Amino acid sequence: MSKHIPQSLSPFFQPDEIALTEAFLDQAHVIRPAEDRAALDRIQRHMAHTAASLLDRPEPDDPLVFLDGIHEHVSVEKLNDFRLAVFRAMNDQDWLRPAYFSVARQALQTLVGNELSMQRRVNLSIQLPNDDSSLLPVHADVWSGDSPYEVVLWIPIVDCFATKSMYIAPPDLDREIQERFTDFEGRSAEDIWRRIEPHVRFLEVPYGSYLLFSQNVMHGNRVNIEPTTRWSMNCRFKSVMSPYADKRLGEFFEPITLRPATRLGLEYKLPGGFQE
Ligand SMILES: O=C(O)CCC(=O)C(=O)O
Ligand SMILES: [Fe+2]
Repeated sequence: MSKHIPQSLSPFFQPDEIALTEAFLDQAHVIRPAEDRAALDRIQRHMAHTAASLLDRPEPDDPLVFLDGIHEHVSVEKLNDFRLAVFRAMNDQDWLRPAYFSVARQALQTLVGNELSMQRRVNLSIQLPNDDSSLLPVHADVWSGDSPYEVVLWIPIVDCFATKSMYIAPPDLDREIQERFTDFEGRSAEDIWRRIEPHVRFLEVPYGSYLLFSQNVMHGNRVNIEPTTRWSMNCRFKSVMSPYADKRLGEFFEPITLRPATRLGLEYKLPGGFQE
């Protein structure tokens, strides 16, 4: 391949793969409709069911409306214990991770690979209106032990938009700031936020869609000043054979789609007599 042809235009990719690749490289994220809506609805229903039973409430007719209004039933003081209880109940379901993966299977295979490692636990984030107790200041996960080969699959369980959602920096600005990072030495995340604030985009991710983003690019959230509660899940994926950082294979990550040739390769031992 000529070095002048960008990798995304390689003739080995299909037109739809090229379109997705270019969108992802351009913005460091893509937002697309769920590939398996039934799997997403199952996750949402289970979450609403768990939340209702923890709160001694009747089974909700409309999971989205119930979850959107959870701040009417949960105080800021009780929020973290409540969140952890829902998180555990979700992660106890052996169907959860396959269902989660199926929401963006094709896109993950196009953008990351077809031999994937998946985070062993799917995270849950709940942000009540006007609650400043569970915010994630501007960061890139790669700064704190994540591999630069990871992507995050972020799935909203209610409609997420504006401050009820998360933001990501434009890749050009992100590159400029990360290259001159020593300029920010001794300064706080809030200083970086002020620098990027005029340029960041809060991502509009309605229920029924997913967000895939590169955690190498700065992102975070702010106080949710919308009138409804944010519920979202996030989980990291990477190519099995790409380099790992602090988050190890077998501890944090688990292979989910190892192919037979790789299995055979990993198990193979040369017979004796071949060593030099
Ligand atoms: O959900 C958010 O607001 C931020 C999530 C995040 O930082 C991540 O998944 O890496
Ligand atoms: Fe992050």
